[in-house]
Amino acid sequence: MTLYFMPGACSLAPHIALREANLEFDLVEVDYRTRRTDTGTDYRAVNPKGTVPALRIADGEVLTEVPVILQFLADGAPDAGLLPASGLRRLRALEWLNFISTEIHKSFSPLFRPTTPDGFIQPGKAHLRSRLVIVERHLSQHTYLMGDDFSLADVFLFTVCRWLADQDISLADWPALKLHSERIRLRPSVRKALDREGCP
Ligand SMILES: N[C@@H](CCC(=O)N[C@@H](CS)C(=O)NCC(=O)O)C(=O)O
Repeated sequence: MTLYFMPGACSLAPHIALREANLEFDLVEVDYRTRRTDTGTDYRAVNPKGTVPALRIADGEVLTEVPVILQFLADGAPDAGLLPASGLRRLRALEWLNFISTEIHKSFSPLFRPTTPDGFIQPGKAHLRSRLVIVERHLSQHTYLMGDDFSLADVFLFTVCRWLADQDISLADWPALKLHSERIRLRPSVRKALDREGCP
């Protein structure tokens, strides 16, 4: 399998997941500015959306979208227990993956875009904060998003919360979320993935 990534981007989540699942993989870095891979090829030929992550799987198919890739990896390593296999617990985990993807991840996107009008930044940050309050409320009662069980939803949440510092938003405002991020960061898979991507 080959994971296409940009350092510290949302592709960090599947990168950590590959390590959690103990699967064999290669990494290809994509340049944000040129959308060229580290071997000089055009990344849009791999993923026409131009965004990371993309995961090339054994039969040559390319998967995109973080929640889909995370499910694929969890299902490929059932013994690792990275997502509930089926039933209502699976759906609860997918609720979190979708919430992080659509409500949190995509609340960050305009804040990073240089073309976003200045007037949007403060309301955009207020909206992001309102989404984090929902997570804080949950984590103040539970160790992980799925209760007592670590899952790839925690990895995705950790990945996006790393970007708060870039937006001058301190995790100190959300003590349970801060504790959660610190806990996830201690996992060997996370430390290795951050090191490999050259991220703090
Ligand atoms: N919905 C996509 C979003 C992917 C995405 O926005 N990736 C960002 C990095 S976190 C990216 O490639 N940004 C470059 C761009 O938007 O041009 C997913 O879940 O994979």
